[in-house]
Amino acid sequence: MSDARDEFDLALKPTWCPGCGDFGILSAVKDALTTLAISPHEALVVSGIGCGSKLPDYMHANGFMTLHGRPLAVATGAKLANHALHVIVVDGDGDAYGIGGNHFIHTVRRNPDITHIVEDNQIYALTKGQYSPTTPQGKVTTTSPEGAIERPVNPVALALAMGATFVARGFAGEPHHLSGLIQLAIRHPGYALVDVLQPCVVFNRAQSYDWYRQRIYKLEETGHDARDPAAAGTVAREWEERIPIGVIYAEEGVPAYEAQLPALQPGPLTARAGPSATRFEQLIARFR
Ligand SMILES: Cc1ncc(C[n+]2csc(CCOP(=O)(O)OP(=O)(O)O)c2C)c(N)n1
Ligand code: SF4
Repeated sequence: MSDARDEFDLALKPTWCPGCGDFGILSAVKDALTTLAISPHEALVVSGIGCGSKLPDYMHANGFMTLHGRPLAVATGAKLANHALHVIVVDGDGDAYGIGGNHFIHTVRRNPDITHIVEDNQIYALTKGQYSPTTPQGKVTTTSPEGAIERPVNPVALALAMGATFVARGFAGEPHHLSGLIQLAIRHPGYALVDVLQPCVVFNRAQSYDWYRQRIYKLEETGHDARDPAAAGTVAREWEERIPIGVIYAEEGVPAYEAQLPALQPGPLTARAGPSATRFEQLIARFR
C-alpha cells in the first residue's frame, strides 16, 4: 500500500468494532484515490445508512450521507451536475441490494460514471443483526430465528444480468488487492460495481476472515477473460467451495449515461449554471 494517504486522513477515529472489515475498505478507498492522484476536492463519497455507510465521515473528501438505500440516486444527480467529480458510492448490502435494490438495478442499466463499493457483510449490522438480501439461506439471525428462508441475492450475477459494464469482487482482508480493483473501477468510464466480502465480527461470525481465506482465489491468477460475458457468468455463480475475487467482467466502449443525455450536450450544469468568475470574486469579497 502507498503511504501517501495523509491528504485523505482525518483525526476522527472510526467507531467500528475492532476487527471490522470496514477498516480494510476505508484504507483501500484512500489508497486507490491517492494512487490515482485524485485530490480530496475532486472526489465525492456518497453513502446511505449503516455501519459501512459511516465511511465518508472518516475521510477528508467531499461526502454525502444520504437516506437508507438512496445513495445511488444522489450520486447520479451529482455526476450529472458535475462530470469532473469522481463519484464513489460506499454502502452496505442492505442499503444497496435491499431497500436500495430498485435503484441498484436501474443505475446498473443506466450506466452513469459512478464507482459503487458495497460492504457486503451479509447482515444488517447497524440495527443489530437482521438478515439481509445476501444472508445465506438457513442462517439464524434476529429476524430469522428458524433460519432465513429466501435464496440470497447474488449481486455480481444480478449486475451482469442488468447489463453492467464493470463488475468486480474484493475482500476486505486484502486491502492492497481491493485498492487495485477500486482503481480500475474509478478509471472505468461507466457504472462499476465492486462487491466487497466484509467480515462483521459481531453479527456474522460464520463468514469470518478465515472462512473467506479458505475459499477465495484470485481471477487474475487463472487466466479468466473479463471481456468474455459467458466466462463472467460462470465465475459469477461460483460460491461456497471456491469464491472468486478480482475483475469478473469489464466491457469497453459503452458510453456513460451523462454523455448521452441531450439536455447535457452543452456541458454539465456546473459549467453553465454557476456564477461567472467575476461574480464569484464579488461574492468572496463580500464575505471576506
Ligand atoms: C428508511 C429506513 N429504513 C430503515 C432504517 C433502519 N436501518 C438503518 S441501517 C439499516 C441496515 C443497515 O444494513 P446494511 O446496509 O447492510 O449496512 P451495515 O450496517 O451492515 O454496514 C436499517 C434497516 C433506516 N435508517 N431508514
Ligand atoms: S457491527 Fe459488524 S459491521 Fe458494524 S462496526 Fe461492528 S463489526 Fe463492523
